[in-house]
Amino acid sequence: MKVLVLGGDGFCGWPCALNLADQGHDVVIVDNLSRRKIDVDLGVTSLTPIATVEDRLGAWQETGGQPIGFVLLDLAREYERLLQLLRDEAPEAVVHFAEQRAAPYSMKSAACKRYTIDNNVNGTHNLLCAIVESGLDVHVVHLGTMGVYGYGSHRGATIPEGYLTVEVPQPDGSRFTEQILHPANPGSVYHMSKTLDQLLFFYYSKNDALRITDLHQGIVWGTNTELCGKDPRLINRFDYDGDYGTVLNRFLMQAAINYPLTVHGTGGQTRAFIHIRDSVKCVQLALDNPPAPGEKVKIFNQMTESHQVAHLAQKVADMTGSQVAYLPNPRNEARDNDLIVDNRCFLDLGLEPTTLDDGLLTEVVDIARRYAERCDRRRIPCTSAWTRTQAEAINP
Ligand code: NAD
Ligand code: USQ
Repeated sequence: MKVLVLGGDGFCGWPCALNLADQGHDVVIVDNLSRRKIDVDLGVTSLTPIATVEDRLGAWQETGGQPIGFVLLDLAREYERLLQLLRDEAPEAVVHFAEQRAAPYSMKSAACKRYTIDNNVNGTHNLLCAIVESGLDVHVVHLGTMGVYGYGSHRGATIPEGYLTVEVPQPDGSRFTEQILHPANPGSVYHMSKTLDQLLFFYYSKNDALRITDLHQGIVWGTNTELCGKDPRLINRFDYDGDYGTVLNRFLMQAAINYPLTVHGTGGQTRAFIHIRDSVKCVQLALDNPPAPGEKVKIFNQMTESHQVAHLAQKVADMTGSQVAYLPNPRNEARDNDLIVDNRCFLDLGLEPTTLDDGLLTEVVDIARRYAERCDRRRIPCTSAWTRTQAEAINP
């Protein structure tokens, strides 16, 4: 099938594009390379040396991969080109990774907040609007986030896959039950952009019968999939800096260079995780199981396990002999939270989760050790504060 992979040059999108091409799909990556530009603006680089898009795609073909197309296009700003691309390519599916995805970056400044909303919400809306205007029947698979549900107390309740069944009391004392989108409780401007995406999906599914799957993904850890390991030029990106690095990969990199592991606050925050290999498999499963015409938005919780941040730090410290540093939290977030997640949809479709085993953790530490000289230790601290209160706490 013909698949457009929007944001296919990024951390999750690149291994996904390779996998889909390997599965025999006709893949076109669409990306404006904004992530690479943000690296330049921030003065950081991926810990792993990532090749240019041209070199990546050339290397993929040299290793026997089916050709992958590339279109340089800004989803949020180039509506007419996007529409024409859809008409020209007539894809059966579009996988949408093309958003500004870092919570700390989204909270850095007013400009970053505005960019994140403009880019993410316009991009998603342009895609949905262009599909309607094209008249094509395209299955949209969007990478959303577990963070739409929020990390407050769920009072021990299991987080459902997108929809909550509620009982609504009537004036006459009777009640009716209804399925509603789980209430949104974003913890950053980035996460808020994903909750806005959800409403766009709800509307376009209802009004235009678009077929949409929204994947509420947890924090992705790991670096390469098997296909990324086929050639050094296929290596995936590895973000470690205070804005884009995510918690577990940061801890693994910090352990590799003997930097005390940077736990925010008490480390009581519990989050959902998924390995990059499973993330890639989930997208494939979602593409293979599209919603039927007229079906409401399919929502899957794309995570395999939950962990507390302090527990993760201790696990990495025990494995590597690292120190753990408990730092003032730059984020305005709950000190601790419960997180029980229903992820049966993917398990029922056959996902066999890759769990946090020590072998895999070591594999990531090894990658980090190999490229340790590329790390700029000055870029490790998280300096993006959610409010003035947090700014004063991290810079007393
Ligand atoms: P990334 O920043 O590495 O990749 C995003 C890609 O999209 C980049 O290549 C970027 O250049 C491109 N892009 C951004 N805006 C664009 C635009 N307007 N037009 C065209 N291309 C654009 O991020 P990632 O980690 O690969 O995340 C991909 C998606 O998965 C995001 O939507 C993110 O919210 C979601 N997600 C990521 C994680 C994670 O832990 N990395 C977890 C949950 C969900
Ligand atoms: N944290 C630390 N130390 C660090 C970095 C982070 O203690 O050095 C803490 C944070 O304070 C937070 C938790 O770890 O409590 C997770 O932070 P993160 O940066 O790993 O993850 P987050 O900001 O939530 O964002 C990442 C991705 C985002 C995705 C989200 C999935 O960048 O694209 O949507 O994970 S989820 O967390 O499930 O919402």
